[in-house]
Amino acid sequence: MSEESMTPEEILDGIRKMRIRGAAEIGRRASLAIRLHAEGTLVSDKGEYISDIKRFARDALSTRPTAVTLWTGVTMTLRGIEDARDSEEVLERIRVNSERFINESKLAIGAIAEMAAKRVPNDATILTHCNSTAAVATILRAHELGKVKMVYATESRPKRQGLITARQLSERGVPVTLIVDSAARFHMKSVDIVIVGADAVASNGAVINKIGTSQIALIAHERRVPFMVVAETIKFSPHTFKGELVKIEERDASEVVDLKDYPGVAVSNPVFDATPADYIDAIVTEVGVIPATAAYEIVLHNEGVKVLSNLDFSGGWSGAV
Ligand code: RI2
Repeated sequence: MSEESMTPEEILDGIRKMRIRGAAEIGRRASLAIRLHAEGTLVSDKGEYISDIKRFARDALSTRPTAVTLWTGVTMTLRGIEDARDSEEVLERIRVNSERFINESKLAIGAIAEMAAKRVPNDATILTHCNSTAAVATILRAHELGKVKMVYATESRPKRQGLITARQLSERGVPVTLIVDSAARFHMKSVDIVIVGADAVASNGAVINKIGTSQIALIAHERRVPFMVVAETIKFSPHTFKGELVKIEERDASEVVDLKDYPGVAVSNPVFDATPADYIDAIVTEVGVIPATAAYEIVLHNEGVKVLSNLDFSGGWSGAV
C-alpha cells in the first residue's frame, strides 16, 4: 500500500504493529498521518479543530514508547498552530511543517552517510546490528568508495530485521554474511568497525538501540574495535535533558515464542537497550561528528535553552501535545 493511500489510523496501526518501522521512518510517517488526519477533519472552529488534532497526535505518540522521533515529528508538525488566524491556516501550517520535517529528515541520512563513510577504514570488515536506514546508507557509501571487504549482519532476534539489512546490502553488491546474534563475539576478532543506528540518544550520550546493541558495544570495547553510531539529530531526547529516563518498550511475548508450547513459562521481550557513552567512539549526525558525551549540545542545538526551559514535559512523552 502506498504512503498516500493509507488512512491516518492505518498508518498508526502499521507503526504499532511494526509493519512500518525504523526510528526515523516512524517519525516521518507519524507526521504524514497528522497531516492526513488534519486534512480529513477540517472544521471552522479553530479550538475544536486543534483539540481534535492533538488527540490524534497523542495516539501517534503512544504507538512506540521509546521513539524520540515520534515526539520530534509530532512537535515539529504542530509547531505554531496555536498562533494561526483560523482553521485553514492551522491546516496550512501543518502541511508546510510536515513537508519540511519529512524532507529534512531524509536529507539528513545522505549527509550522515557521507561523513560516516569517511571514518570506515580501507578494506574494512564491518559489523552491524538490526536494520538502520542510516547504517545501511553509510555502508553503501563506504562500498561505493571501495572500502568494504565484508559486512557481518546480525539476525536481530526476535523480529529478525537483520535479514532486511542483509538483503538490502546484498542487492547492492555488498559482500554480506548473516550471523546469529550470539555469534557477535566469535566474529568480532575480524571486525574493523561496528556501525549501528539509534532509536534515541539521551543527553548523557547513552544510545538506545535494538536489544543486543549494548552487548555488541561491550564486545567491541573488549577488542578495541571502534563503535560508531549514525543518528539524525531528531533522535536526541530533550526529555532526558529534563531528567526523564527513556522508556524501554516491552513488546508482546508472542514475538519470541508461541506461549501455548511453553505453559508456565514467562517471557520478557524488551526491544531496546542502552549503550553507555563510554563504549561509543563517535556519533555521526547530519550536523557533524560528535563524541557521545556531547549529546547535550545537540539537544541545545535543536531546542535552545529558552525553548527547553519552557517545554512542559510533565505529561511525559505526551506532554508536548
Ligand atoms: P533508522 C530500529 O528500530 C532499529 O533499532 C534501528 O537500529 C533503529 O530503529 C534506527 O533505524 P525498530 O523500528 O532510523 O526496528 O536508522 O524497532 O532507520
